[in-house]
Amino acid sequence: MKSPSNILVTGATSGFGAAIARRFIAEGHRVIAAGRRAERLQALAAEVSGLSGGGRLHTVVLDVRDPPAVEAAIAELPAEFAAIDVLVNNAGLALGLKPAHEAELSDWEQMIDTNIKGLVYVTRAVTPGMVERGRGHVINIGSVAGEWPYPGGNVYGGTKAFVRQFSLNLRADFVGRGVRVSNVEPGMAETEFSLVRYSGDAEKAAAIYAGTTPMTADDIAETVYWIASRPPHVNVNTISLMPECQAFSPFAVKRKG
Ligand code: NDP
Ligand code: 8X3
Repeated sequence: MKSPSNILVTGATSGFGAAIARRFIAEGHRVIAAGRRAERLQALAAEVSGLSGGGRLHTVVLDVRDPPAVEAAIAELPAEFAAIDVLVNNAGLALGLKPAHEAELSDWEQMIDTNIKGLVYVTRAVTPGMVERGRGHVINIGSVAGEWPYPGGNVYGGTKAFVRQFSLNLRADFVGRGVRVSNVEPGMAETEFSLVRYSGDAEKAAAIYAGTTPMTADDIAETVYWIASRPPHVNVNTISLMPECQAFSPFAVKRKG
C-alpha cells in the first residue's frame, strides 16, 4: 500500500468502521469516514485532529441506500481524497432475530437495502476510478452468517452470502487490473451491532456478550489493515474470524413425540 493512501470507510460512526478509520489514520493515511450520524463523525474528527503522524480525516454524511447521494459523495470529494485506493464496505446491520414467518418485512427490506444494495452502489461508484488507475482494493465486511445458517439469521445471513459471492465475482472481473478484492467474515464482536439488532434494548444486547470474550472492533480493524498492507501481488480472498469461545453446533434434528 503506498503511503499515504486514500481509504473510504462506510459505516465509520461506530464499531468496526470507526476502529478501521482510526487504524489507517494512525498509519498516516487519508481516511474518508462516511455514515449517517453527523455528530459521531464530528466527534471522530475532533478525536483524531490532535494526532501526529500525518493521517488526515475527511467526513461525509451519507446514507448508502441513496444512489444519487452515493454518486455525489464520491464525485464531490476534495481533490487530495478523490483517488480512492482502499474502499472498506463496512456499513451494514442486522435487524431482529424472529423466524422468517414472523419477521418484519420492513426489517428485511432495510437489511437488503443497506447490506446488499448500499454496498453495490458504493462499489459501482468507486471502482471505475480504481480500474482506470490500475490500483485499488475493495474490502467487504461480510459475516460468518453468510456461510453458516442459524435460527433467525434468515435475511441477514442471506445478505452476507450475497457479499461473499459478490466479492468473489468482483475478483473475477478485476483480475489482472491491479484491483484487489477481499471479504472479511467476522463472528461475534462487541460493537453496537446487537443494540441495533434488538432495536436499542441494551439489556438484550448485553446478554449476547455476557460470560464470553467476544472479538473487539480493534481486532477487526487490525485484520483489515493487515489485508490492505499485503504486497500488491497478494490478494486475500476471504478471511473468517471468530472469538475462541464461539464455534459450530450439530445439525438440528426434531424428533417426533
Ligand atoms: P455497528 O452498529 O457498531 O456499526 C454499523 C455501522 O454501519 C454504523 O457506523 C452505522 O452508521 C452504519 N450504517 C448502518 N446503516 C447505514 C446506512 N444506511 N448508511 C450508512 N451507514 C450505515 O456494528 P458493527 O461495527 O459490528 O458492524 C459493521 C459491519 O460488520 C456490518 O456490516 C455488520 O453486519 C458486520 N458484522 C458485524 C459483526 C459483529 O458481531 N459485530 C460480525 C460480522 C459482521 P450510522 O448509523 O451512523 O449510519
Ligand atoms: C454478525 C455475526 O453471528 O451475530 O454478523 O450473525 S452473527
